[in-house]
Amino acid sequence: MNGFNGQHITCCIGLGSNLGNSLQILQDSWQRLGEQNDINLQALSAPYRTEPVDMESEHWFINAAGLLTTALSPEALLDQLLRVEQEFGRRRDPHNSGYQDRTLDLDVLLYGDLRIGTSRLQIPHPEMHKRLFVLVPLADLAPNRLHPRFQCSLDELKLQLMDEKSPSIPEQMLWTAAEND
Ligand code: PH2
Ligand code: MG
Ligand code: MG
Repeated sequence: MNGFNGQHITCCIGLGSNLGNSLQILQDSWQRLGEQNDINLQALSAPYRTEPVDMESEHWFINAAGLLTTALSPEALLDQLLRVEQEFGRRRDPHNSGYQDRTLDLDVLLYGDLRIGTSRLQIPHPEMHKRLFVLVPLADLAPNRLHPRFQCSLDELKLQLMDEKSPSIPEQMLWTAAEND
């Protein structure tokens, strides 16, 4: 039994890639996730081109956000995200503790209104409120959804962050650009 009390929980997922054909990888990985029986895709945001944050890299990212419903537990959902990351070529260097360039990163941002913190899984994602590359695509999909810790909407969090110290604003792109590569 995978079910989490048999209910379908609405979850927000962060997608990111800064290696390979990132636009294609994000679209294909999202479809792949939806092939899992216990995951129902609801919406995928537009892609955004974003500057690397908290890491040194010459490779800019494509980021997006997705909404899905699932009967999987948070841990089982994480397992699925890690499986898809691997399938799309994600390799983690165990000797490097910092953020590394990657073909695909899939993060659980929100799982219903749940708040958990284990060594393996922190929900809400502990950095999401500090990152425009997360909040800009996510607020497109769910502007009025409340952040379970701060009790303010995702749109408010985004606007607060945009007001701070001249951040680099994510640039919206089109998925169809993937075909022109
Ligand atoms: N992910 C990180 C660290 N830095 N920067 C951007 N622009 N996009 C990301 O997805 C990203 C990042 C760690 O997961
Ligand atoms: Mg991440
Ligand atoms: Mg991750």
